[in-house]
Amino acid sequence: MNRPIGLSRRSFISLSAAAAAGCVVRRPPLSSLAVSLPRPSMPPLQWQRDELAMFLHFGVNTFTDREWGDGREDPAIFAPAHVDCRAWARTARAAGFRTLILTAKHHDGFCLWPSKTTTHTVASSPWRGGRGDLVREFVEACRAEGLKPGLYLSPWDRHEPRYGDSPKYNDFYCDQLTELLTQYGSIHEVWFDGANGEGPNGKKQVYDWPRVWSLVRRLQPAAVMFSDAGPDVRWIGNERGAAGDTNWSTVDPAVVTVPGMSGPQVMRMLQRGDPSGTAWRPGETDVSIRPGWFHHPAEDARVKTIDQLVSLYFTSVGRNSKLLLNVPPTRDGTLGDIDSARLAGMHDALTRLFANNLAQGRRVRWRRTGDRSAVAELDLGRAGRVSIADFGEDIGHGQVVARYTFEGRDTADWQRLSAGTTVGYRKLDRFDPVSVRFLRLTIDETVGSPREVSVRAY
Ligand code: FUL
Repeated sequence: MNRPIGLSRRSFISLSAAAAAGCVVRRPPLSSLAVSLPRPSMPPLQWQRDELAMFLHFGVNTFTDREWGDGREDPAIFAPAHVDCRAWARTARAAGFRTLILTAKHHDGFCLWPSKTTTHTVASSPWRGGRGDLVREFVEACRAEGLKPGLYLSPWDRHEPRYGDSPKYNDFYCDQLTELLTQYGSIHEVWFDGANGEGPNGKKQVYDWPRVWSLVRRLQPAAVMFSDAGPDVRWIGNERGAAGDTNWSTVDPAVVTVPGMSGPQVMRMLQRGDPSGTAWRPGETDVSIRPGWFHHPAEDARVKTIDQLVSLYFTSVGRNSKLLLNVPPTRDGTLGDIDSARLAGMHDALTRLFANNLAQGRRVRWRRTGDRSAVAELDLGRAGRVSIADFGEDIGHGQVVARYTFEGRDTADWQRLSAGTTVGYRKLDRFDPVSVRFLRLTIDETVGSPREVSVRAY
């Protein structure tokens, strides 16, 4: 969805501007200004500002009613009668999504494009008489609707006999990637899953990640690569749709070096990041609108409700992450009516929640209170009911806020509305509605010098 309109970036009152206006009581020592923080390059920055991406799990599992195919599926079962990627893209766009990511190949090894690397593809299926290319239809539909296409290519391949024969499979995998990244124009996100089981021969594969990542970088320099270990954006550590309440976009790259690692330290790094991390690697929160990743008719009654979807927005985008919501096409090749209605409902609900920013156009008066702290006050002009706080750092310059407190008052004393740790791109706090005229955001602690934070209140 569009970032709700509130205080524009231009209406930030920077601490230096506040200093010029005589509001600063203490200047930071030069050393603290010299701290150089990791910051995002343009692709990950725009990636995060897009906020919402849609995942589409589609393939032979859609027809076998399974979550993980074993690679022995007959391509003849892939026969969706009404695939209309343009309709997927329209539904996604109307609900505020900016990127769509398709499972070009899942763990079963069946390719949704006519790859020359294997016969286990749509070319061996009855769909479009064996002349179809779902990846092509998908990317063209995305572009026609002004959306960015992304592709998921499962490293784990339960069909390919070369899987587990490490150098040979690595060549095969890189050949598949090369097809996907050279034949379909620009691909916005390349998604590497962490699942790594045995192949058809019982062997496990040792992937050549440096080779894979450098291949993507060479073929599609503007693409954002996702995996547990990035290198650009990281998995958030669960599939429940919850980023860490503390969530740094920086990580220590030595902790999660390849996809598929486990252990408490790894999970902690994925969930929360690391304030002293040297790599900018924001978290992506992937979760399905249904219990499974693929469409199963028996789960029609368990599609997430509008309230649940709105909560997911708060626990992902509202915790400095990006939401990648899976909406799997049916056996027919369409997005189910229930799922589509819930998406529209989620969009309407979010639009309503963020319709009236009481801080819009109000002057934020910043005062620096220490080398690592600052306080901002706002007068809303008149009392209004507030139940959502919406903060944002200008992450183009890195992420600094480590602890904050948000208070409000009408005529009486200040009352605490919310408190938290990280802010990052966006932090959303919900609390019981309260009538306030004045708001105060105290930045209790930062890494590096405190900087401007946008404040919106709904
Ligand atoms: C997991 C896979 O095993 C699931 O099937 C799904 O694709 C999910 C997004 O990633 O690791």
